[in-house]
Amino acid sequence: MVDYRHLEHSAKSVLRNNWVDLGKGLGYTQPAQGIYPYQWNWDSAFAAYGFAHYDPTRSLTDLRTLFQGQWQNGFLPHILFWDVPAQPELYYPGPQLWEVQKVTELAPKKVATSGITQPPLQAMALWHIYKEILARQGPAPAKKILAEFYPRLYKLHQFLHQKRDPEGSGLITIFHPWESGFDNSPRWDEALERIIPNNLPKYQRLDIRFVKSAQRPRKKQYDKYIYLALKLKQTGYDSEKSYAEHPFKVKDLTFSSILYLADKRLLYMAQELDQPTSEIKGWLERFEKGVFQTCWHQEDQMFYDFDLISQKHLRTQTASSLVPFSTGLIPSSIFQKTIKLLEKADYCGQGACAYELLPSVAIQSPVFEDSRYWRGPIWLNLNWLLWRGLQAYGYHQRARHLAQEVFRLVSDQGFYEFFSPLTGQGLGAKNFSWTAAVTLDMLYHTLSSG
Ligand code: 9WN
Repeated sequence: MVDYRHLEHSAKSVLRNNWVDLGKGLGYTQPAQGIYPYQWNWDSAFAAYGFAHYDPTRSLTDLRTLFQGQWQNGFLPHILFWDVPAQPELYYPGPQLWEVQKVTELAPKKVATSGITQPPLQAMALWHIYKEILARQGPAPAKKILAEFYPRLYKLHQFLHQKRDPEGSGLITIFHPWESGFDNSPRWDEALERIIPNNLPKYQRLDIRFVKSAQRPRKKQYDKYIYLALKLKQTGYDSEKSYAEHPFKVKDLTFSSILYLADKRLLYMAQELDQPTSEIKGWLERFEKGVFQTCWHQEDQMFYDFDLISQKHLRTQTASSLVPFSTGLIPSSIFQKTIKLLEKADYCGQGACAYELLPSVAIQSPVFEDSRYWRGPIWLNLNWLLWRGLQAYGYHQRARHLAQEVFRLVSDQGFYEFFSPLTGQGLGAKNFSWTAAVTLDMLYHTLSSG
C-alpha cells in the first residue's frame, strides 16, 4: 500500500534540494545534482508542474530565470550555464563548446547558453500555474502573470513556427537529437547513420563520472552529438543556413505535439489578455492537418517522425508514437486501436514488465535495451503525457491505474531519472527533479479527484 503523504513529502524534498538560488530574485531547479548542474529548458517546465500545486511563486521564478536566456529572435536554448566562468567545467559540452556569445549577436549577454532548443512546454506550465493562482488568489494577480510571460512565450512560439517550419507543415524541424529531449532514442538511429564525424576536438565525457556508462549513450553516438553541435556553431546558429546545409533535419512528432498543446494554452492566454488570436489559430490548424500529412504511416497505422533528408518516415517502434494522443485531436478510433498495444507483451501488458508503465521502446524490438538511456527504460515524463492522453479520451480508469503504478514504482525505487521496464530498478541520476514533479502532479490530481 502506497503512503501518499510520505510520497508527497519525499517528492517535495527532491525538488527543494535541487533548487539553486541565484540571488536577485532568480533561481532554478537542477534536473539532478552532479550530472546535470545547470538549468535545462524543459526540465524547468516539468518542475513547475510540481511546484505549482504548493509553491507557485517558485515555479514562476524558475520560468522567469529560464527566460533570461531567451535570444533576441525568440529562441529558447536547452541549457543556461548560470555562473559558470569561474568554475571548472562541470558538464560537457559546456559553454566553451557552444560559444554562442562569440558567434551570434542574438545570444543574451548575461548568461551563456547552448545553441539548440528543447520541447516548448513553458506555455503549458504557465497556464497550469495561472489556474492555481486564479483559484487561490483571484483573477487580478493571475492575469498579471499572464501579462508578464505572454510576450516571451509568443516570441518563442513564433520563432519555432517561422524558423523551424518554413514549409508551413505544422511540424517542427529539429537539428540535433538533443532538441527532441529524447536524446539517445533509436528514433534517430537511421538519420544519424549518414553522420560521419571528422575533425572532432579531443573531449572528455563528464556524464560517465556520475552514471554507469552502460546506462548512457555510446561513444559513437556522443561523437555525433558533438559533431552536430559544432556544425551548428559554424552557421552561427542560423536556422536558414542550417536548413540549407545541416546533415540532421527531422520533423519531430513529439516536439510538435507538445508545441500544439502549448499553442492551445497560448491561445487561451491571448483570449484572456484580449490579444490577436488569428496567427495562433493558424498554427493550430497547420498541426491538425500536418500531423496526418507528414507523420501518419498508412501501412503501419502509426505516427512517426519524418526525416527531411531521406524524405522517409523513421519507423522504429517507440513510445514516442503515442505522444500525439496527449493532444486529444487524433480520432478515437485510432486511439482505441493504438492503445491496445499497451496490452501486448511488446509494451507493458501480459506481465511483461515489473510495473505496468510504458517503456520508451517496445521491449520486443531488436533495438530495445533495458537499461540504456532512452533506448528502452521507463521515463515518467513520457508516462505523464500518456496519462494526460488517457484522460483526454475518457479512459479515466486506465489513467488512474497508470498513476497508481507510478506511485508504486517511485515508492519502491525512489525518484530516479529512468527505470528498467523488466525489473523496475531505478537507473541514471538519483533524486531527479522531473520524476518528482510529475509524480506530485499526478498525486495532487489523484487526491483531489477522490
Ligand atoms: C543533454 C536534463 C536533460 C534532459 C534530456 C535528457 C538529458 C542531456 C544529457 O538530460 O539530456 O541535454 O546530458 O544527456 O535526455 O531530456 O532535459 O535532465
